[in-house]
Amino acid sequence: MVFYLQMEREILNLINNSSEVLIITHVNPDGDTLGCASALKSYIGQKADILIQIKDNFEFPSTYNFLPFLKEAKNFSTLTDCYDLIITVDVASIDRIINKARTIFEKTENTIVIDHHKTNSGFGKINCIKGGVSSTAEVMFDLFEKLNINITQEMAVGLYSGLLTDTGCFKYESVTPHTFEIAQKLSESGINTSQIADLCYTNKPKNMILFQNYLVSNAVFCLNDKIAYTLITKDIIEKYGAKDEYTEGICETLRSIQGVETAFVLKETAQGTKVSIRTKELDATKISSKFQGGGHKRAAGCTIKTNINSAKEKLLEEAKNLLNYD
Ligand SMILES: [Mn+2]
Repeated sequence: MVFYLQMEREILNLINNSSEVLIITHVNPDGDTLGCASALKSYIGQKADILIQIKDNFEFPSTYNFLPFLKEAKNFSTLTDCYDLIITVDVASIDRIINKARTIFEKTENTIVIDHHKTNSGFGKINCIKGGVSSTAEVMFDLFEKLNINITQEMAVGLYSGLLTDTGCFKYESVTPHTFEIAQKLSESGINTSQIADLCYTNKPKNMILFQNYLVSNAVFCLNDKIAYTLITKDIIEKYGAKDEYTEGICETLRSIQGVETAFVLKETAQGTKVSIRTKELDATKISSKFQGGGHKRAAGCTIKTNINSAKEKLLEEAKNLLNYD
């Protein structure tokens, strides 16, 4: 029993013995990373800060405004250097910690990585990683439960939001009876699950929907509709004033079309072309890993360091090979 709980106990000891804790979300934060950061901050209390990694400007997806403590989160310009413990939530690799945060992370002795990405190599001093589990929220719930930590209603709001959004409303393959069991327990804490679902899904900016409709209308289909993709150019981003969060869900929409096996969304960025991959049967990481990316079986991503058109060609070539021989 003692050995079984060793990792969990070490995490608790580190949290208890630290005086300043920094919780780091991944770049382009989603409901899982933000929900987990919110829940963890709620548990740790005053001595914990959240860093939401947003490049250039400080704005996180307004959808998640309702999550406790996010309004007082740090950004790169308000981040100080006084932490003796860093905890990353839902961060798949050290490359996903950027700018000043990376420097701080690398010189901090005590680091904890809490995650559910199979591709996570375990870059922390302590790694609480359950690859393939539905969400980091699920990993975190189990961690709290093993440590007999009472999950308050405030913590449950964040955890439920992570669970709901990372499972696509309990639709994905990663959902198990245990996932539902967690949802049940969170619901029993007294949170308003239907209100959380509304806040996550029926509260989108107008331009986000218009932008997404444009991209779906302009999708290209090939290989007998097995592949669908759409291109997000800088012009389109500018036209709709699109924030990073506006691309959320487009790839899933393309994948939801009958006959489509693999969907791509390609986006022009300063670093090259950012690619999202969603599949029905194919292991999406087989494609993303060709371009040093990562992710899950049905949802993966990578950045191809070329312009959008040549990135598209490279990607289609890989996808066609995999689809033909699989
Ligand atoms: Mn996640």
